Amino acid sequence: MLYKKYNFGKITDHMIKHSTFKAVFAAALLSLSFSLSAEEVPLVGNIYGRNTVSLNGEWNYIVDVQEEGYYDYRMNPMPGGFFINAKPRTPKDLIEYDFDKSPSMTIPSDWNTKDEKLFFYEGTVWFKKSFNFTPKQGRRTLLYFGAVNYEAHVWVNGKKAGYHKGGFTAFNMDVTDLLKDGENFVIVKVDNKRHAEDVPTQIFDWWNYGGITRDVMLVDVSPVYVENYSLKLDRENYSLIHFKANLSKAEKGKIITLSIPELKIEKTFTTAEDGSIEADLSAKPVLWCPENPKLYDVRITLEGESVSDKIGFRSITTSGKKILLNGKQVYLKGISIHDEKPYGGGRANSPEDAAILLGWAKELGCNFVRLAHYPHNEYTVREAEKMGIMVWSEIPVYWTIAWTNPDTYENARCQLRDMIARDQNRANVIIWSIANETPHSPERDTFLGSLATYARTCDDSRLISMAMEVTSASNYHNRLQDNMNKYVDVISFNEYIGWYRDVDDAPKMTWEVPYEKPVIVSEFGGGARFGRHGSKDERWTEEFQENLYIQNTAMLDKIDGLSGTTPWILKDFRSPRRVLPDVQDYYNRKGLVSDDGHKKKAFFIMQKWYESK
Ligand code: GCB
Repeated sequence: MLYKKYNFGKITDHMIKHSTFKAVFAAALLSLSFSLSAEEVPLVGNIYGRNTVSLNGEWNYIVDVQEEGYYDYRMNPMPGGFFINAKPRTPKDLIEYDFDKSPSMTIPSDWNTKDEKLFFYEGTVWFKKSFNFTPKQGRRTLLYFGAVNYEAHVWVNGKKAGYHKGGFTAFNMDVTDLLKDGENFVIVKVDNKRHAEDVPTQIFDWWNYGGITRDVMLVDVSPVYVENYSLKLDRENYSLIHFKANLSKAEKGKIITLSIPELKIEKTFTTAEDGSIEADLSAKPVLWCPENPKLYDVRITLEGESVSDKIGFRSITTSGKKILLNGKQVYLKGISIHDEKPYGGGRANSPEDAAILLGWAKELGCNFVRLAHYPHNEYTVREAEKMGIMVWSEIPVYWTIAWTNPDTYENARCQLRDMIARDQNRANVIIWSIANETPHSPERDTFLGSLATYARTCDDSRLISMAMEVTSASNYHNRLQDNMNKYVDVISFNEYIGWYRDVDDAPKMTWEVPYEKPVIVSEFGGGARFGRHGSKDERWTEEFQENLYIQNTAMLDKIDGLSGTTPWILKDFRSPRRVLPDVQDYYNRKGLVSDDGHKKKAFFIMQKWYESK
């Protein structure tokens, strides 16, 4: 979420008395006396197709448990916080921090697995990176972050550049006026404390990895640039492509050229009053599908400056209880995944991580992955697209959200907007999911109903879903009932028969989904420690999990309209809620693959079932 203004708070006598404050006061006033400011701007589409310089690499960091780098001893924000990167000017000066003498961490990463003292840490860490920069006449520079968990305050050369909330969405700000010729520095205050009104809220079953977890870049753009664009195949007419683009400013009469050489498209368009264009193009693209994940080279040019992309064309619709890809019924052979490195935990953040995780999914027989429970890193989505794997992408509206808080809604809406803005051209993304396992109430219905409606206004070319729960079951009959049924295209629900519920009872279960819509079982599964063996009745053994999968898959075959499955989960993942010694050790053990990459017996049950689909 981008906020326009930063409140520096009042400078009080107490601050003046405070020694650290005194030493940096002059420098702070100096930094405030410039009227230069950064402009927070909407997310640029297709960051990897832009002209960028990476700021990844070593960043110095300071762990700030009590946020003394930000608040004074009366808890007022200080004008001269750590962000001014003060240095003593005379030997007498008292400055009680020094970024350059502090340890460094490789960015992108999470601090929990980079510094063992920070394994459980939830709080503030300051990061600083110095870099050389040569301003270019008539150009603008954006500072882009792939993700910072959870809250980020950003300064460039001591001046505020922006603020962002939400740990899994990308954001950028125009920092042109804050940069100078020569050495520059960027400082980010990252805070991953959990709060009841946040999205996600205070409790969630995954590790709250803190830090600058995805790529950081400077982006070189012209004063007016193509901010974002979309190319989408018509849902019904596969010879029609809808093209939209918008400029960073509402400028009329600018010429945008679209070129897709393989489709013999080379066309120019003139922007309307609001700086946008919208056009329909005739073409006969080879359609993207798992068997042939065809992507076309695309170039969009404005006044000599191009953005390059690779885009696939496909249609995803439903008909009754069927999901149709390019008009043909498809069964979504899926698996749920967390955005965690394949080996040992930590946030995933590279094409290599994505290739391993998705490689396991492929081996399992998948054509689909549920990227739970928040937008994953962009490499994963792009890698999946190349591999022919369809994607369900989700925002972290998870469990007990503060449904009546307007700020919470706004936060969720912005995360949804930015998830879509980043991935709207990925042919493999077929489902936007707006929530997971939320408790029923009128307030929740209002919140989620508005989110679903909003998602459709952002993108009408994909399906909307959410992971629901079965709330009524008697005599082994499970009936799904959820007021959200009318808002979604696909009815998805999580069931844990054999783990949280009804061990051994899967064969007796019957299911009723009373809506004329396709059904995805978005979660089922159970835990096992790799290498632990015993009878199928002994929890945590591979045999117990194997049997659970045998029973569940047989049961699933009886669900009317079942169009997909994403068992929970590909790989064991870190969670602070999973404390059982020798078994969990802070890992959720429901993975089909262990945290060190070994396949458990249940993997092969699922693999066999998918072979039969
Ligand atoms: C669920 C949640 C998922 C948990 C899983 C579990 O229903 O959606 O986030 O990790 O159950 O293992 O309990």
